[in-house]
Amino acid sequence: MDWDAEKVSRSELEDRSIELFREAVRRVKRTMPFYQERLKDIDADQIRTIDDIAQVPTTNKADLRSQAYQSALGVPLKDIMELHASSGTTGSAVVTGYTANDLKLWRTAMKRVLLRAGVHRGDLVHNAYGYGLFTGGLGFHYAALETGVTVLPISGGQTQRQVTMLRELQATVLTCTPSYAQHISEVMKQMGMSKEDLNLRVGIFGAEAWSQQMCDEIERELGITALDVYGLAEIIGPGVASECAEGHKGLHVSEDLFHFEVIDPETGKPVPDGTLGELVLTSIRREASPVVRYRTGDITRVIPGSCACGRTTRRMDHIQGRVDDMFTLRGVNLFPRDVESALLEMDALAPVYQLVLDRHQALDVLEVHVEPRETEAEREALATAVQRRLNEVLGVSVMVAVMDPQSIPRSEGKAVRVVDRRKLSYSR
Ligand code: DLL
Repeated sequence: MDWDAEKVSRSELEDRSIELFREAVRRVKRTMPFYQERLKDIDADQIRTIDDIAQVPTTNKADLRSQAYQSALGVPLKDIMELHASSGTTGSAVVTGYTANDLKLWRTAMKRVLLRAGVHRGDLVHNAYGYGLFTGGLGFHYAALETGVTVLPISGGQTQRQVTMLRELQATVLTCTPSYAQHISEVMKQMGMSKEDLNLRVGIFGAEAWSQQMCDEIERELGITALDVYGLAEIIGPGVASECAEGHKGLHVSEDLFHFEVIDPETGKPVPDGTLGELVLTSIRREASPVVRYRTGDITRVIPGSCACGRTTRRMDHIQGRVDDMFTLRGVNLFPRDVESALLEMDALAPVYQLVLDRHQALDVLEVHVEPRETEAEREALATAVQRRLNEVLGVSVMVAVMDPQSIPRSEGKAVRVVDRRKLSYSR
């Protein structure tokens, strides 16, 4: 299970993946009351093709929450080495357990993330993902241990100290959320430093949706290659998929470790490659907390064709947003990322924003909060320019508020981009 696993032929990968899927179904039906019931009409022996897999019922977050955490582990607590929880802001956290083999699986998946990014022995990873229940910090920590690379377990927060350490230790790799990378670069400038004072070469950023414009901005400001990494606690944590430095165009999914599909969120049917849909994942090798056909809520597509790097694993596109983050303005479906792309093209704006969604007379309305880059900027003219640009790009009119510099909260982990007041307005 190493780099070579990403070079085997497509047919070998697909056969292996179907076989592992079949075994996973057998296992969960044997060990988990929830799946005994949910998959009672499914005969694992009959699953022979991708189409057969598409007939297997899906699982969602509510299903995971409906089970007592011990029975959702699928193995006795004595076999669990580590517990984590998803960072969901709504509802109770979903707890997920790892056996010793699961930790090995995670380390394998994460080592690939570093290898794809060209990280090697002699590199120093400044790991500013949060350590703790969130899987980001420990996920990258394990990646470094597995690869034999030095890691600084700095975690998130205390941003001035982060910048000082980056300069003093001359780390070559930065790992954190993209919004935190942006904040680090902002604080670096406030401290009178520039990218030349640092020694960064590559950044591996994920855990939240980010636009191409944000990627370009981070690459320019920090002088690095900024790569995307995807994952979720329910499957393993970070490491389900990541970009390679050679191709830098979409994320290779570790298909021999995680089975993936993209379906139409309305009909539940698979969509053709290249078409946007909801990502569905099965943890085909996980012993504890396995999930079968888990609906992630994340919108992406399969990128057709092969990658310049020679890996045979298929690539998924950057996540466009979550099904539940999508909002509709006068019939136009939008994700926060669409607004972000338009805002970051405007040099007069600081690279931070917040979207306040409200509802007036049964219609969704959007107020976009932005900050000027320069303190002395003419706010009214700026608001008009931003509004014009957003109307043009999004095809609907939105309201714009230019806030005081440094007033929009900066992120040290996952940024809160959307403030949704619609539910409040319903109950008025
Ligand atoms: O965010 C795991 C992670 C840590 C991934 C560090 C990458 C780096 P959760 O807290 O369970 O796990 O949140 C999972 O975050 O369903 C997506 O909605 C979102 N997400 C994760 N990676 C990306 C990404 C970690 N690269 C949820 N782009 C997922 C967009 C992402 N969204």
